[in-house]
Amino acid sequence: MSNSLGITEVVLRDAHQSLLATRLRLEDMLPICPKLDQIGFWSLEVWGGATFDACIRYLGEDPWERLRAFRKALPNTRLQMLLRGQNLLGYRHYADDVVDAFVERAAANGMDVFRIFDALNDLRNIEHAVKAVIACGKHAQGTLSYTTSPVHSIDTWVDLGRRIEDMGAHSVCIKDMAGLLTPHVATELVTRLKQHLEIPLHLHCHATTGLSIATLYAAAEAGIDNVDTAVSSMSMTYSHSPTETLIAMFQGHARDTGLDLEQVEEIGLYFREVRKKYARFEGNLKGVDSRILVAQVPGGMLTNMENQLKEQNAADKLDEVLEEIPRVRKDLGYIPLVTPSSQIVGTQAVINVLSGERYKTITKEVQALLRGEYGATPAPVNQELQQRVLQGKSPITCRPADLLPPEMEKLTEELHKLAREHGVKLAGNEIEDVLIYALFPQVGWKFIQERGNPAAFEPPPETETETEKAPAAATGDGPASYTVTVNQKVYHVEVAPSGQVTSVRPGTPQAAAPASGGESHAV
Ligand code: PYR
Repeated sequence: MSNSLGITEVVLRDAHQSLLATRLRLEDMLPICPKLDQIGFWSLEVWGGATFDACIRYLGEDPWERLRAFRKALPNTRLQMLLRGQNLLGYRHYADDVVDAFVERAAANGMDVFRIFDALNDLRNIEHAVKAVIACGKHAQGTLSYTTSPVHSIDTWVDLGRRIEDMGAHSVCIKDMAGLLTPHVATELVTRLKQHLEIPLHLHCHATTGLSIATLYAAAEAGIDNVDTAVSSMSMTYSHSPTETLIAMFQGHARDTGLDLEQVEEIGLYFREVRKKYARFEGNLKGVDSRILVAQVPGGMLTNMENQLKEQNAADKLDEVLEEIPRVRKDLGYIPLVTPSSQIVGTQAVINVLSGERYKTITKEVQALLRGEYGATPAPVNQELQQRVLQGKSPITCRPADLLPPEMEKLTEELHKLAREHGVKLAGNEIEDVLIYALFPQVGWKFIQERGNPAAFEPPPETETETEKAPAAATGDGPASYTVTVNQKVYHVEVAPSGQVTSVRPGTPQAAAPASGGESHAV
Protein backbone atom coordinates (compact mmCIF):
# COMPACT_ATOMS: atom_id res chain seq x y z
CA MET A 1 0.00 0.00 0.00
CA SER A 2 1.30 3.46 -0.93
CA ASN A 3 2.30 5.69 1.93
CA SER A 4 2.56 8.81 -0.20
CA LEU A 5 0.99 11.99 1.11
CA GLY A 6 -2.10 12.91 -0.93
CA ILE A 7 -2.55 16.54 -1.98
CA THR A 8 -5.81 18.42 -2.46
CA GLU A 9 -5.01 21.52 -4.54
CA VAL A 10 -7.30 24.42 -3.55
CA VAL A 11 -6.28 27.13 -6.04
CA LEU A 12 -9.61 27.00 -7.88
CA ARG A 13 -11.71 27.53 -4.70
CA ASP A 14 -10.35 28.35 -1.27
CA ALA A 15 -7.16 30.12 -2.38
CA HIS A 16 -9.01 32.77 -4.39
CA GLN A 17 -11.86 32.90 -1.86
CA SER A 18 -9.25 33.75 0.79
CA LEU A 19 -6.99 36.03 -1.28
CA LEU A 20 -9.15 37.63 -3.96
CA ALA A 21 -12.62 37.84 -2.39
CA THR A 22 -13.75 34.82 -4.49
CA ARG A 23 -13.52 36.79 -7.72
CA LEU A 24 -11.47 34.46 -9.95
CA ARG A 25 -13.40 33.98 -13.18
CA LEU A 26 -13.81 30.76 -15.10
CA GLU A 27 -12.05 32.26 -18.13
CA ASP A 28 -8.90 32.62 -16.01
CA MET A 29 -9.11 29.07 -14.67
CA LEU A 30 -9.96 26.97 -17.72
CA PRO A 31 -6.70 27.59 -19.67
CA ILE A 32 -4.66 25.94 -16.90
CA CYS A 33 -7.01 23.00 -16.30
CA PRO A 34 -5.23 20.62 -18.71
CA LYS A 35 -2.02 21.07 -16.68
CA LEU A 36 -3.80 20.77 -13.33
CA ASP A 37 -5.42 17.59 -14.58
CA GLN A 38 -2.05 15.94 -15.32
CA ILE A 39 -0.46 16.41 -11.90
CA GLY A 40 -2.02 13.52 -9.99
CA PHE A 41 -3.56 15.50 -7.11
CA TRP A 42 -5.74 13.41 -4.82
CA SER A 43 -8.44 15.98 -5.61
CA LEU A 44 -8.94 19.55 -6.82
CA GLU A 45 -11.20 21.75 -4.76
CA VAL A 46 -13.12 23.73 -7.37
CA TRP A 47 -16.57 24.64 -6.08
CA GLY A 48 -18.65 25.42 -3.01
CA GLY A 49 -17.93 27.69 -0.07
CA ALA A 50 -18.56 31.25 -1.26
CA THR A 51 -18.02 30.57 -4.98
CA PHE A 52 -21.71 29.93 -5.70
CA ASP A 53 -22.68 33.24 -4.07
CA ALA A 54 -19.86 35.17 -5.81
CA CYS A 55 -20.79 33.70 -9.22
CA ILE A 56 -24.38 34.91 -9.09
CA ARG A 57 -23.84 38.11 -7.07
CA TYR A 58 -20.76 39.60 -8.71
CA LEU A 59 -19.55 37.68 -11.73
CA GLY A 60 -22.76 36.91 -13.62
CA GLU A 61 -21.54 33.32 -14.08
CA ASP A 62 -23.91 30.40 -13.81
CA PRO A 63 -22.36 28.27 -11.02
CA TRP A 64 -23.80 25.08 -12.50
CA GLU A 65 -22.22 25.89 -15.87
CA ARG A 66 -18.94 26.51 -14.04
CA LEU A 67 -19.12 23.04 -12.51
CA ARG A 68 -19.90 21.41 -15.86
CA ALA A 69 -16.98 23.27 -17.45
CA PHE A 70 -14.61 22.02 -14.74
CA ARG A 71 -15.86 18.46 -15.17
CA LYS A 72 -15.17 18.63 -18.89
CA ALA A 73 -11.76 20.27 -18.48
CA LEU A 74 -10.59 17.96 -15.65
CA PRO A 75 -11.60 14.46 -16.71
CA ASN A 76 -8.85 12.68 -14.75
CA THR A 77 -9.01 14.35 -11.35
CA ARG A 78 -11.53 14.07 -8.49
CA LEU A 79 -13.48 17.31 -8.16
CA GLN A 80 -14.10 18.44 -4.59
CA MET A 81 -16.43 21.00 -3.03
CA LEU A 82 -17.06 22.57 0.38
CA LEU A 83 -20.66 22.20 1.59
CA ARG A 84 -21.95 24.02 4.70
CA GLY A 85 -24.02 21.05 5.90
CA GLN A 86 -27.72 21.90 6.18
CA ASN A 87 -26.83 25.49 5.10
CA LEU A 88 -25.64 24.15 1.71
CA LEU A 89 -23.94 27.16 0.12
CA GLY A 90 -26.12 29.75 1.83
CA TYR A 91 -26.47 31.14 5.33
CA ARG A 92 -29.60 29.50 6.77
CA HIS A 93 -30.83 25.96 7.25
CA TYR A 94 -32.73 24.51 4.31
CA ALA A 95 -35.29 21.71 4.37
CA ASP A 96 -34.04 18.19 3.68
CA ASP A 97 -35.61 18.07 0.22
CA VAL A 98 -33.52 21.11 -0.80
CA VAL A 99 -30.39 19.35 0.50
CA ASP A 100 -31.29 16.22 -1.49
CA ALA A 101 -31.92 18.16 -4.70
CA PHE A 102 -28.75 20.22 -4.31
CA VAL A 103 -26.50 17.22 -3.69
CA GLU A 104 -28.13 15.28 -6.54
CA ARG A 105 -27.51 18.15 -9.01
CA ALA A 106 -23.91 18.67 -7.84
CA ALA A 107 -23.21 14.94 -8.18
CA ALA A 108 -24.93 14.71 -11.57
CA ASN A 109 -22.86 17.63 -12.84
CA GLY A 110 -19.61 15.95 -11.88
CA MET A 111 -18.78 16.55 -8.20
CA ASP A 112 -16.88 13.64 -6.66
CA VAL A 113 -15.95 14.64 -3.10
CA PHE A 114 -18.20 16.62 -0.77
CA ARG A 115 -16.46 18.10 2.29
CA ILE A 116 -19.35 18.77 4.67
CA PHE A 117 -19.08 20.90 7.80
CA ASP A 118 -21.24 22.52 10.43
CA ALA A 119 -20.14 25.74 12.11
CA LEU A 120 -21.21 24.47 15.56
CA ASN A 121 -19.96 20.89 15.03
CA ASP A 122 -23.55 19.79 15.66
CA LEU A 123 -23.32 16.61 13.62
CA ARG A 124 -27.11 16.45 13.21
CA ASN A 125 -26.59 19.36 10.79
CA ILE A 126 -24.33 17.38 8.48
CA GLU A 127 -25.99 14.00 8.74
CA HIS A 128 -28.61 14.51 6.04
CA ALA A 129 -26.08 15.87 3.55
CA VAL A 130 -23.69 12.97 4.27
CA LYS A 131 -26.51 10.50 3.59
CA ALA A 132 -27.53 12.35 0.41
CA VAL A 133 -23.95 12.18 -0.91
CA ILE A 134 -23.70 8.48 -0.10
CA ALA A 135 -27.04 7.89 -1.86
CA CYS A 136 -25.54 9.48 -5.01
CA GLY A 137 -22.56 7.11 -4.81
CA LYS A 138 -20.08 9.94 -4.15
CA HIS A 139 -17.40 10.53 -1.50
CA ALA A 140 -18.81 12.06 1.71
CA GLN A 141 -16.17 13.73 3.88
CA GLY A 142 -17.31 14.77 7.36
CA THR A 143 -15.54 17.69 8.98
CA LEU A 144 -14.26 18.74 12.39
CA SER A 145 -14.43 22.57 12.52
CA TYR A 146 -11.27 22.92 14.59
CA THR A 147 -11.13 25.48 17.38
CA THR A 148 -9.56 25.92 20.79
CA SER A 149 -11.51 26.68 23.99
CA PRO A 150 -11.83 25.43 27.58
CA VAL A 151 -14.44 22.90 26.39
CA HIS A 152 -12.50 21.52 23.41
CA SER A 153 -9.88 18.82 23.90
CA ILE A 154 -8.35 16.01 21.85
CA ASP A 155 -11.09 13.76 23.30
CA THR A 156 -13.75 16.08 21.82
CA TRP A 157 -12.26 15.66 18.33
CA VAL A 158 -11.86 11.91 18.67
CA ASP A 159 -15.48 11.59 19.78
CA LEU A 160 -16.71 13.73 16.85
CA GLY A 161 -14.46 11.83 14.42
CA ARG A 162 -15.89 8.49 15.55
CA ARG A 163 -19.43 9.74 15.20
CA ILE A 164 -18.67 10.93 11.65
CA GLU A 165 -17.29 7.49 10.82
CA ASP A 166 -20.38 5.84 12.33
CA MET A 167 -22.52 8.04 10.07
CA GLY A 168 -21.01 6.21 7.09
CA ALA A 169 -18.74 9.03 5.87
CA HIS A 170 -15.79 7.99 3.69
CA SER A 171 -13.22 10.29 5.33
CA VAL A 172 -12.81 12.93 8.02
CA CYS A 173 -11.31 16.40 7.55
CA ILE A 174 -9.73 18.52 10.29
CA LYS A 175 -10.65 22.02 9.16
CA ASP A 176 -8.36 24.61 10.74
CA MET A 177 -9.87 27.76 9.27
CA ALA A 178 -7.97 30.21 11.48
CA GLY A 179 -4.59 28.44 11.29
CA LEU A 180 -4.51 27.76 15.04
CA LEU A 181 -3.41 24.13 14.99
CA THR A 182 0.17 23.96 16.25
CA PRO A 183 2.57 21.23 15.08
CA HIS A 184 2.76 19.40 18.40
CA VAL A 185 -1.02 19.43 18.86
CA ALA A 186 -1.36 18.19 15.26
CA THR A 187 0.95 15.28 16.12
CA GLU A 188 -1.24 14.31 19.06
CA LEU A 189 -4.53 14.95 17.28
CA VAL A 190 -3.63 12.97 14.16
CA THR A 191 -2.07 10.14 16.18
CA ARG A 192 -5.18 9.81 18.34
CA LEU A 193 -7.61 10.07 15.43
CA LYS A 194 -5.65 7.48 13.43
CA GLN A 195 -5.79 5.14 16.44
CA HIS A 196 -9.58 5.38 16.59
CA LEU A 197 -10.69 5.75 12.97
CA GLU A 198 -10.61 3.33 10.06
CA ILE A 199 -11.41 5.94 7.41
CA PRO A 200 -8.78 8.33 5.94
CA LEU A 201 -7.96 11.65 7.55
CA HIS A 202 -7.47 14.98 5.74
CA LEU A 203 -6.03 18.26 7.01
CA HIS A 204 -6.99 21.78 5.95
CA CYS A 205 -4.87 24.54 7.58
CA HIS A 206 -4.95 28.20 6.63
CA ALA A 207 -1.51 29.85 6.58
CA THR A 208 -2.53 33.16 8.21
CA THR A 209 -0.65 32.59 11.47
CA GLY A 210 2.51 31.15 9.90
CA LEU A 211 2.03 27.78 11.59
CA SER A 212 0.66 25.84 8.64
CA ILE A 213 3.77 24.41 6.92
CA ALA A 214 5.18 23.09 10.18
CA THR A 215 1.75 21.76 11.15
CA LEU A 216 1.31 19.92 7.84
CA TYR A 217 4.78 18.42 8.26
CA ALA A 218 3.98 17.21 11.78
CA ALA A 219 0.62 15.83 10.64
CA ALA A 220 2.28 13.96 7.75
CA GLU A 221 4.80 12.40 10.12
CA ALA A 222 1.93 11.38 12.38
CA GLY A 223 0.17 9.64 9.47
CA ILE A 224 -2.37 12.11 8.02
CA ASP A 225 -3.55 10.76 4.66
CA ASN A 226 -4.12 13.97 2.69
CA VAL A 227 -3.44 17.68 3.12
CA ASP A 228 -4.74 20.82 1.38
CA THR A 229 -2.26 23.12 -0.35
CA ALA A 230 -2.40 25.99 -2.84
CA VAL A 231 0.00 26.48 -5.73
CA SER A 232 2.82 28.84 -4.62
CA SER A 233 1.68 32.08 -6.29
CA MET A 234 -1.73 31.70 -4.62
CA SER A 235 -0.45 30.48 -1.24
CA MET A 236 0.26 31.82 2.26
CA THR A 237 -1.26 34.79 4.15
CA TYR A 238 -5.03 34.11 4.16
CA SER A 239 -4.61 31.09 1.86
CA HIS A 240 -2.80 27.77 2.35
CA SER A 241 0.72 26.33 2.39
CA PRO A 242 2.42 26.20 -1.03
CA THR A 243 2.01 23.00 -3.01
CA GLU A 244 5.56 23.17 -4.40
CA THR A 245 7.03 23.56 -0.90
CA LEU A 246 5.17 20.50 0.34
CA ILE A 247 6.32 18.49 -2.69
CA ALA A 248 9.95 19.54 -2.10
CA MET A 249 9.71 18.99 1.66
CA PHE A 250 8.75 15.35 1.25
CA GLN A 251 11.05 14.41 -1.64
CA GLY A 252 13.10 11.46 -0.42
CA HIS A 253 10.93 11.18 2.70
CA ALA A 254 8.68 8.22 3.51
CA ARG A 255 5.66 10.41 2.70
CA ASP A 256 6.95 11.57 -0.74
CA THR A 257 3.96 13.01 -2.64
CA GLY A 258 5.21 11.54 -5.91
CA LEU A 259 4.19 14.76 -7.69
CA ASP A 260 6.40 16.50 -10.24
CA LEU A 261 7.67 19.79 -8.83
CA GLU A 262 8.49 21.29 -12.22
CA GLN A 263 5.05 20.59 -13.63
CA VAL A 264 3.41 22.25 -10.64
CA GLU A 265 5.74 25.21 -10.96
CA GLU A 266 4.34 25.93 -14.42
CA ILE A 267 0.92 26.25 -12.79
CA GLY A 268 2.41 28.58 -10.19
CA LEU A 269 3.81 30.78 -12.96
CA TYR A 270 0.43 30.90 -14.68
CA PHE A 271 -1.36 32.13 -11.55
CA ARG A 272 1.41 34.62 -10.81
CA GLU A 273 0.30 36.50 -13.94
CA VAL A 274 -3.44 35.96 -13.48
CA ARG A 275 -3.32 37.25 -9.88
CA LYS A 276 -2.07 40.65 -11.06
CA LYS A 277 -5.37 41.32 -12.80
CA TYR A 278 -7.25 40.92 -9.55
CA ALA A 279 -5.05 43.30 -7.54
CA ARG A 280 -7.97 45.42 -6.38
CA PHE A 281 -9.42 42.46 -4.46
CA GLU A 282 -6.24 41.76 -2.50
CA GLY A 283 -6.24 42.20 1.29
CA ASN A 284 -3.55 44.17 3.11
CA LEU A 285 -1.86 41.30 4.92
CA LYS A 286 1.86 40.89 4.32
CA GLY A 287 3.55 37.91 5.93
CA VAL A 288 1.79 36.74 9.07
CA ASP A 289 -1.03 38.22 11.15
CA SER A 290 0.08 37.53 14.70
CA ARG A 291 -3.11 39.16 16.05
CA ILE A 292 -4.92 36.01 14.96
CA LEU A 293 -2.78 33.91 17.29
CA VAL A 294 -4.04 36.04 20.16
CA ALA A 295 -7.62 36.73 19.04
CA GLN A 296 -8.08 33.18 17.61
CA VAL A 297 -10.28 34.34 14.74
CA PRO A 298 -10.10 33.35 11.05
CA GLY A 299 -8.32 35.85 8.79
CA GLY A 300 -11.42 36.52 6.66
CA MET A 301 -13.37 37.43 9.77
CA LEU A 302 -10.71 39.94 10.80
CA THR A 303 -10.79 41.68 7.42
CA ASN A 304 -14.60 41.78 7.45
CA MET A 305 -14.54 43.40 10.89
CA GLU A 306 -11.91 45.90 9.82
CA ASN A 307 -14.21 46.87 6.94
CA GLN A 308 -17.30 47.09 9.18
CA LEU A 309 -15.39 49.38 11.57
CA LYS A 310 -14.03 51.55 8.75
CA GLU A 311 -17.56 52.00 7.38
CA GLN A 312 -18.59 53.28 10.82
CA ASN A 313 -15.51 55.56 11.08
CA ALA A 314 -14.39 53.46 14.02
CA ALA A 315 -11.22 51.78 12.73
CA ASP A 316 -9.51 52.70 16.03
CA LYS A 317 -11.88 50.35 17.89
CA LEU A 318 -10.39 47.16 16.42
CA ASP A 319 -8.41 46.23 19.54
CA GLU A 320 -11.51 46.58 21.71
CA VAL A 321 -13.49 44.42 19.29
CA LEU A 322 -10.75 41.77 19.31
CA GLU A 323 -11.03 41.68 23.10
CA GLU A 324 -14.82 41.48 22.91
CA ILE A 325 -14.90 38.46 20.58
CA PRO A 326 -13.82 35.86 23.17
CA ARG A 327 -16.51 37.17 25.57
CA VAL A 328 -19.25 36.90 22.97
CA ARG A 329 -17.97 33.48 21.96
CA LYS A 330 -18.08 32.30 25.58
CA ASP A 331 -21.65 33.65 25.95
CA LEU A 332 -22.61 31.67 22.84
CA GLY A 333 -21.22 28.37 24.14
CA TYR A 334 -17.69 28.49 22.67
CA ILE A 335 -18.85 27.98 19.09
CA PRO A 336 -16.12 27.58 16.45
CA LEU A 337 -15.72 30.62 14.20
CA VAL A 338 -16.48 29.74 10.58
CA THR A 339 -19.26 30.69 8.13
CA PRO A 340 -21.82 31.69 9.37
CA SER A 341 -20.83 31.74 13.09
CA SER A 342 -17.78 33.97 12.40
CA GLN A 343 -20.04 36.68 10.95
CA ILE A 344 -22.57 36.24 13.79
CA VAL A 345 -19.99 36.58 16.58
CA GLY A 346 -18.00 39.30 14.78
CA THR A 347 -21.03 41.52 14.14
CA GLN A 348 -22.30 41.20 17.74
CA ALA A 349 -18.83 42.04 19.08
CA VAL A 350 -18.69 45.15 16.85
CA ILE A 351 -22.17 46.23 18.04
CA ASN A 352 -21.27 45.64 21.70
CA VAL A 353 -18.22 47.87 21.38
CA LEU A 354 -19.78 50.61 19.25
CA SER A 355 -22.95 50.91 21.34
CA GLY A 356 -20.86 51.20 24.50
CA GLU A 357 -23.12 48.70 26.29
CA ARG A 358 -22.83 44.94 25.94
CA TYR A 359 -25.96 43.36 24.34
CA LYS A 360 -27.92 46.62 24.33
CA THR A 361 -28.85 45.40 20.85
CA ILE A 362 -28.85 41.68 20.14
CA THR A 363 -28.70 40.81 16.45
CA LYS A 364 -31.39 38.63 14.87
CA GLU A 365 -28.78 35.92 14.26
CA VAL A 366 -27.55 35.87 17.87
CA GLN A 367 -31.17 35.66 19.03
CA ALA A 368 -31.72 32.69 16.72
CA LEU A 369 -28.57 31.03 18.02
CA LEU A 370 -29.73 31.52 21.62
CA ARG A 371 -33.09 29.98 20.69
CA GLY A 372 -31.24 26.90 19.41
CA GLU A 373 -32.11 27.53 15.77
CA TYR A 374 -28.58 26.79 14.53
CA GLY A 375 -28.30 23.60 16.61
CA ALA A 376 -26.54 22.61 19.82
CA THR A 377 -23.57 24.69 20.96
CA PRO A 378 -20.41 22.99 22.29
CA ALA A 379 -21.07 24.38 25.82
CA PRO A 380 -24.18 25.93 27.42
CA VAL A 381 -24.88 29.51 26.37
CA ASN A 382 -25.11 32.44 28.83
CA GLN A 383 -28.38 31.69 30.67
CA GLU A 384 -29.29 35.28 31.44
CA LEU A 385 -28.87 36.30 27.81
CA GLN A 386 -30.84 33.29 26.64
CA GLN A 387 -33.73 34.00 29.02
CA ARG A 388 -33.85 37.60 27.76
CA VAL A 389 -34.33 36.31 24.22
CA LEU A 390 -36.65 33.40 25.00
CA GLN A 391 -39.05 35.47 27.12
CA GLY A 392 -40.45 32.42 28.88
CA LYS A 393 -40.45 30.13 25.81
CA SER A 394 -38.30 26.98 25.50
CA PRO A 395 -35.26 26.76 23.23
CA ILE A 396 -35.21 24.34 20.32
CA THR A 397 -33.41 21.12 21.17
CA CYS A 398 -34.27 19.00 18.13
CA ARG A 399 -32.32 19.09 14.86
CA PRO A 400 -33.35 22.52 13.51
CA ALA A 401 -34.17 21.20 10.03
CA ASP A 402 -36.76 18.84 11.58
CA LEU A 403 -38.92 21.92 11.97
CA LEU A 404 -38.71 22.83 8.29
CA PRO A 405 -41.43 21.47 5.98
CA PRO A 406 -40.38 20.43 2.46
CA GLU A 407 -39.61 23.53 0.37
CA MET A 408 -38.85 22.47 -3.20
CA GLU A 409 -42.43 22.39 -4.50
CA LYS A 410 -43.26 25.80 -3.09
CA LEU A 411 -40.01 27.32 -4.37
CA THR A 412 -40.57 25.84 -7.82
CA GLU A 413 -44.07 27.34 -7.96
CA GLU A 414 -42.80 30.71 -6.78
CA LEU A 415 -40.04 30.78 -9.37
CA HIS A 416 -42.39 29.69 -12.18
CA LYS A 417 -44.78 32.49 -11.23
CA LEU A 418 -41.99 35.07 -11.19
CA ALA A 419 -40.63 33.83 -14.52
CA ARG A 420 -44.11 33.98 -16.11
CA GLU A 421 -44.80 37.46 -14.78
CA HIS A 422 -41.48 38.82 -16.02
CA GLY A 423 -41.23 36.79 -19.23
CA VAL A 424 -37.97 35.17 -18.11
CA LYS A 425 -36.83 31.82 -19.52
CA LEU A 426 -35.47 29.37 -16.93
CA ALA A 427 -32.38 27.17 -17.41
CA GLY A 428 -32.65 23.90 -19.35
CA ASN A 429 -32.62 22.02 -16.07
CA GLU A 430 -35.10 24.04 -14.06
CA ILE A 431 -34.17 22.48 -10.71
CA GLU A 432 -30.79 24.19 -10.97
CA ASP A 433 -32.50 27.57 -11.19
CA VAL A 434 -34.87 26.65 -8.35
CA LEU A 435 -31.79 25.88 -6.23
CA ILE A 436 -30.18 29.22 -7.11
CA TYR A 437 -33.43 30.89 -6.06
CA ALA A 438 -33.75 28.70 -2.94
CA LEU A 439 -30.32 29.63 -1.64
CA PHE A 440 -30.40 33.31 -2.59
CA PRO A 441 -33.98 34.47 -3.21
CA GLN A 442 -33.21 38.07 -4.18
CA VAL A 443 -29.69 37.87 -5.58
CA GLY A 444 -30.56 34.54 -7.24
CA TRP A 445 -33.67 35.90 -8.94
CA LYS A 446 -31.75 38.95 -10.17
CA PHE A 447 -29.08 36.60 -11.57
CA ILE A 448 -31.70 34.47 -13.35
CA GLN A 449 -33.24 37.58 -14.92
CA GLU A 450 -29.90 39.04 -16.01
CA ARG A 451 -28.10 35.84 -17.05
CA GLY A 452 -26.12 36.49 -20.21
CA ASN A 453 -26.01 40.26 -19.63
CA PRO A 454 -22.49 41.05 -18.31
CA ALA A 455 -23.38 44.73 -17.92
CA ALA A 456 -25.62 43.81 -14.97
CA PHE A 457 -22.66 42.47 -12.97
CA GLU A 458 -19.21 43.54 -11.86
CA PRO A 459 -16.95 44.44 -14.78
CA PRO A 460 -14.11 42.00 -15.50
CA PRO A 461 -10.96 42.70 -13.48
CA GLU A 462 -8.81 45.66 -14.45
CA THR A 463 -6.75 45.14 -17.56
CA GLU A 464 -4.88 48.48 -17.59
CA THR A 465 -1.71 46.96 -16.23
CA GLU A 466 -2.10 43.62 -17.92
CA THR A 467 0.73 42.68 -20.26
CA GLU A 468 0.62 39.45 -22.19
CA LYS A 469 3.60 38.03 -23.93
CA ALA A 470 2.62 36.59 -27.32
CA PRO A 471 3.63 32.93 -27.75
CA ALA A 472 5.67 33.70 -30.87
CA ALA A 473 7.97 35.94 -28.84
CA ALA A 474 8.52 33.51 -25.99
CA THR A 475 11.80 32.17 -27.35
CA GLY A 476 14.73 33.48 -29.37
CA ASP A 477 16.34 36.87 -29.20
CA GLY A 478 14.22 38.75 -31.76
CA PRO A 479 11.77 41.47 -30.75
CA ALA A 480 9.31 40.50 -28.04
CA SER A 481 5.65 41.28 -28.78
CA TYR A 482 3.16 42.26 -26.12
CA THR A 483 -0.53 43.02 -26.02
CA VAL A 484 -1.10 45.99 -23.75
CA THR A 485 -4.44 47.45 -22.68
CA VAL A 486 -4.48 51.15 -21.82
CA ASN A 487 -7.77 52.85 -20.93
CA GLN A 488 -9.61 49.86 -22.41
CA LYS A 489 -7.87 50.28 -25.78
CA VAL A 490 -5.70 47.42 -26.95
CA TYR A 491 -2.26 47.85 -28.59
CA HIS A 492 0.27 45.36 -29.95
CA VAL A 493 3.76 46.53 -29.00
CA GLU A 494 7.09 45.14 -30.15
CA VAL A 495 10.17 45.64 -28.02
CA ALA A 496 13.75 44.98 -29.16
CA PRO A 497 16.11 43.03 -26.88
CA SER A 498 17.68 46.40 -26.02
CA GLY A 499 14.34 47.42 -24.49
CA GLN A 500 13.54 49.89 -27.27
CA VAL A 501 9.91 49.93 -28.50
CA THR A 502 10.06 49.15 -32.24
CA SER A 503 6.35 49.09 -33.19
CA VAL A 504 2.93 50.01 -31.73
CA ARG A 505 -0.27 48.89 -33.54
CA PRO A 506 -3.91 49.14 -32.41
CA GLY A 507 -5.43 45.71 -31.65
CA THR A 508 -8.76 44.04 -30.84
CA PRO A 509 -10.16 44.05 -27.29
CA GLN A 510 -10.32 40.60 -25.63
CA ALA A 511 -13.43 41.23 -23.55
CA ALA A 512 -16.04 43.96 -23.42
CA ALA A 513 -15.71 45.90 -20.18
CA PRO A 514 -18.94 47.41 -18.82
CA ALA A 515 -18.50 50.98 -17.67
CA SER A 516 -19.49 50.99 -14.01
CA GLY A 517 -17.35 49.84 -11.07
CA GLY A 518 -18.41 47.14 -8.61
CA GLU A 519 -18.07 46.24 -4.97
CA SER A 520 -14.97 44.54 -3.69
CA HIS A 521 -16.18 43.06 -0.40
CA ALA A 522 -14.83 39.77 0.80
CA VAL A 523 -17.67 37.23 0.91
C1 PYR B 1 -17.00 28.83 3.59
O1 PYR B 1 -17.98 28.34 4.18
O2 PYR B 1 -17.14 29.52 2.57
C2 PYR B 1 -15.67 28.58 4.07
O3 PYR B 1 -14.70 28.78 3.36
C3 PYR B 1 -15.51 28.07 5.40
